[in-house]
Amino acid sequence: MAIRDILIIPDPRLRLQSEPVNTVDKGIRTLVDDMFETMYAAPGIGLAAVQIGVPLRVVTMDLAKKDDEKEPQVFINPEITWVSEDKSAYDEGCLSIPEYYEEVERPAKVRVKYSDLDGKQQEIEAEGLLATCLQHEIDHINGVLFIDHISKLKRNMVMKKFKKAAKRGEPAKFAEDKEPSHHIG
Ligand code: GNR
Ligand code: NI
Repeated sequence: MAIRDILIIPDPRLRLQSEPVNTVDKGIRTLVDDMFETMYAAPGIGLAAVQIGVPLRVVTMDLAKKDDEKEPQVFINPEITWVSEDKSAYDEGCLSIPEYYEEVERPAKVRVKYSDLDGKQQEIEAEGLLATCLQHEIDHINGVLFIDHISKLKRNMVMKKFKKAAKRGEPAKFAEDKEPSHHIG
């Protein structure tokens, strides 16, 4: 097991299309282990493999409340098969865009088919945070980030701050941040 580095914008690897997993072999199980270790350490509630520089369609998630028992979930080759008409807004964050939060409107409910770690096909209907998080992670494996769903003005502001910070080798700062810590984990 190993904690891997999480890619931060503007890293171009975050824009890659991830490739489907053909077989759930030992390599994939090790990847999943490392993703959980990295996600819990961050801490985050979801992680796509591409965020640690592995462009494969693998997602880990744990939506259990802090101090409750862990609820690790793995989604391999997840695909949205249906979205509801009704939308829901959620204040989203992303480990690849640290400390920036913005409201994103998405379908309130989705159906997602995926493979589990045994290579068995599954399908679930999700709402609430699970629906939001699944859509956020499936975006990642398609090279899409949550800032692609906000206004161009806000996106340009975020990109500019992170580009400048990367050039200086410093973390980006957001003066208008309220209380970022309660959004993640
Ligand atoms: O930890 C995370 N929290 C979060 C909060 C609201 C909506 C989506 C997320 S996912 C994020 C971790 C992450 O970046 N996953 O890709
Ligand atoms: Ni993210």
